[in-house]
Amino acid sequence: MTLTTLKTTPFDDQKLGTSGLRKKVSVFRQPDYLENFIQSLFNALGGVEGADLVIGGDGRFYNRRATQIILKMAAANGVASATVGRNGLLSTPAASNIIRKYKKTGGIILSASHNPAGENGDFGIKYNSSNGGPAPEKITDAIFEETKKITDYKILEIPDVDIEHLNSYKLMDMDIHIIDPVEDYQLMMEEIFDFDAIRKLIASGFTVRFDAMNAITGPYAKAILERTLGAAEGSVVNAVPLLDFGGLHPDPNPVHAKALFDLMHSDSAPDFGAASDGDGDRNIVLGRNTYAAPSDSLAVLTANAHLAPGYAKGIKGVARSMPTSAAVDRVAKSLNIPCFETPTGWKFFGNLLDAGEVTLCGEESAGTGSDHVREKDGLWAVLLWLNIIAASGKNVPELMTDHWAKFGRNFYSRHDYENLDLETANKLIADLRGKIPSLAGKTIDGLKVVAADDFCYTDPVDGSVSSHQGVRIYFKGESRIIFRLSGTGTEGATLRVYLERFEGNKEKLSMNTQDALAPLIAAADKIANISSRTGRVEPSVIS
Ligand code: VG1
Ligand code: CO
Repeated sequence: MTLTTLKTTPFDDQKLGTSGLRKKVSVFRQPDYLENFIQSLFNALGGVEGADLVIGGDGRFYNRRATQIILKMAAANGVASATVGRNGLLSTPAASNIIRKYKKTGGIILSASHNPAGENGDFGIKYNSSNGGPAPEKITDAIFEETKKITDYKILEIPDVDIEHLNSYKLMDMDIHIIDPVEDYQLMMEEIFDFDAIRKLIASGFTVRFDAMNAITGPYAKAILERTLGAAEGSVVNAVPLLDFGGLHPDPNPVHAKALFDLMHSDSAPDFGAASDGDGDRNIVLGRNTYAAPSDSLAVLTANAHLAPGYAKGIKGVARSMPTSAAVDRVAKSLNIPCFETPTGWKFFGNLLDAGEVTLCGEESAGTGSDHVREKDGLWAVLLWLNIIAASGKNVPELMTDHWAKFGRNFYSRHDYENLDLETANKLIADLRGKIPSLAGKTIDGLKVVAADDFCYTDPVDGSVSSHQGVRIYFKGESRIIFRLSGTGTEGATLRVYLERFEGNKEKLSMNTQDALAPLIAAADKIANISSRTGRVEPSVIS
C-alpha cells in the first residue's frame, strides 16, 4: 500500500453552483480533476483527520469510479471512517439521514440530480455538513478558494476496494462500512407516517404508479411502496438505477416525465401517480387528470400535514424559495405560523430548520421536505400525500379542488430557455437589473408594476447576506414575474422565467394555467426582450 502525495495545478472552473460542482463527465474524467476538488474540499474543512464521512450517489456513470478515488484519498488524508452505500449508492435524503442519525462529520454526495447521465452526460459532487444539509455558502466559497491555490493531493495507490458487499473493514487506519442504502431511510419513514393506514388504503384497491426514471429512487420505492405497503408488483416502474438513466432525463416535470403525465390523463390512470428525480430529492404528484404542481403541493401538504403522525402536533413554520408561488403563504397565514422566503437552493433552508423556525420547506422546482432531514425528499413527499389521502378519505383531485375553493388559486408556471449563449443571457439579466429603478409605476400591457428589485436575502438566523438572487417584478393584483439564471446547468446558460397570478374568483379556478398567465407571459417578453435577444420563440421547457 503506497501513500503518495502527487503534484497538481489548479483548474479554473471549480466554482460551486446551486448544489455543488456540476460538470460534464468528460470534465470530471480529466487527470487530477476530481482529486483536485476533493483535496480542496478536505483543505477547506481544515483537514479531515479523524473525520467520519458518508459517501454515496445516484448511481450514474462515474459514481463508482469517484467513490473509489474518494475512499483512497480519504484514507490518505487520515479520515477515521467512511460509511458508504452499497455499490456507492445513496439517495440524497438518505445520505442526509445517515449523517444526522450516526452523527457523522459530513457527507460527499455524488450526483448531478436531474441532469442527464451517462458517459456524455453530467456528473456532480456536493458536500453536506454535520447537520445533514448542503454546505452553506461560507464553506462552498472556501472550497472554491482552495481550488485556486491547491498544489498537491494525497492518495493511496492501491487496487479498488470492495464496495459491493455489506461489510466493515479497514483501509490503512480508516474504517469502511458498506451499508444497505435503504434500511435506515425506510425506518425513518415508518416513524413519520402511518404505514398501516396507507397499507389499508392500498389494500382497498387504491392504485399507485411511481416512476423512478431509472435513477436512485427505484430501490427505495420498491422496498417501501411495493414490499412494505402492498402496492402491486410493477407499480414502481423504471426501478433499476442505470448508469445513463436509460436515456431518460429524470427531472420530474410535464416534459421529462411525459409518460407519467400521459398515463394519469388516460382511461387507464391509476388513482395516484408520482415520480422522483436523479438523486431522489424531488417529487411530483398527480391524481387522475390532475397535477398537483409543486407550489400547490407545498401548500396542500402544509395545510394537511397534521394528518400524519410525525406532524400531529402541527407545524412551527414554513419556508419557500423566493420563486415558489405564494400559495403556501396563504396557508401559513390561516394557520398563524411564520412563512419565510429564501433564495433558490436547499442550502438556504438549513439554518431555519436547525433553529427550529420551520417544519416544512419547498421549492417550485418539485422539491418538498421537512425537518426530518436537511435535504428535500422525494419519497417522503409521496408518502405524506398518501398518508393524507388515507387519513382524509379524499383523493388528489378532491384535495386540490377543496384547497383552491378555500384559499383561492395561485396560477403558476416556470418557463425555461435552455442552452442559451452565456454572454447573451448574462447581458439580458444585467440589462434587466439596470431597468429596475425605472419599472415601478410603469404600466406594461395594462399591467401596473407596483415594485421591482433584485432579491437580496439576509439569513434571519446568522445574518449572512446573499445578493443578486433574481429580478422580481410585482404587479397590481398579486401577480409577479421573476427572472434568474440557473446555477445547475453545464451547457451555456438557462434563463428561468417564473410567472404567478392569484385568482380568487371561484368561477375561474379551473382555467388552463398558461391561459391564466398569458398577459404576464407577454409582459415578460416585453420587459426582457427574450425573443429578440435569444431568437427563441418559445421556452425549451414549460413546467
Ligand atoms: C435548480 C432548481 C432549484 C434546486 C436546484 C437543485 O436550481 O431551480 O430549486 O434547488 O436545481 O435541485 P437552478 O439554479 O438550476 O435553478 V437538485 O434536485 O439538483 O438537488
Ligand atoms: Co435532485
